[in-house]
Amino acid sequence: MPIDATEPYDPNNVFAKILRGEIPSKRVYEDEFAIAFHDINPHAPTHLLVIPTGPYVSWDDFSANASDAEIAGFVRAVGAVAREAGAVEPGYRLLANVGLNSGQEVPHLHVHVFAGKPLGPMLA
Ligand code: IU
Repeated sequence: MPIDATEPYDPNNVFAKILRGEIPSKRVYEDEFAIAFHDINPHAPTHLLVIPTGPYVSWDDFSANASDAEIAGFVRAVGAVAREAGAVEPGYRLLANVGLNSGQEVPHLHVHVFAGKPLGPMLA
C-alpha cells in the first residue's frame, strides 16, 4: 500500500528497523548520515537503497526539515554509494518516490540506485 508522504514518522517502519539492525539487510555502506543496502526485490543487476540515518518520511520531509549538514552528508553518501558500486561509468539512475501517486511503500526516505545494464527511457 502506498503511503501518504505527509504522515508523521513511524519509528517502527521496516527501514528504521534495518537502520537499527533489528532486521537483517545486505548493507554496503554506512556513515554518520546514511546507510545503503541491497533492495530485496531488485529491478536491475545493481539495485541499492540509500536511506538517511535521521527520521524522515520522504524527500519532502527531508528537504524541508533536515539540517544542512544532514542534507549535504546524505547527498554525498548517495554519490559515494554509486561510486563504490562501480556505477559511475557506464552510468546509473537515482529515484525517490514520494507519497501516494508515486507508489512510495516504506515511510522512511530512500533513494534507489539502479545500475548494471542499460536502463532504458524513464517512465512517464
Ligand atoms: P518504494 O520507492 O517505496 O516503492 O520502494 C520500496 C523498496 O523497498 C522496494 O523496491 C522494495 O523491494 C524494497 N524493500 C526492501 O528492500 N526491503 C524490505 O524489507 C521492504 C522493501 I518491506
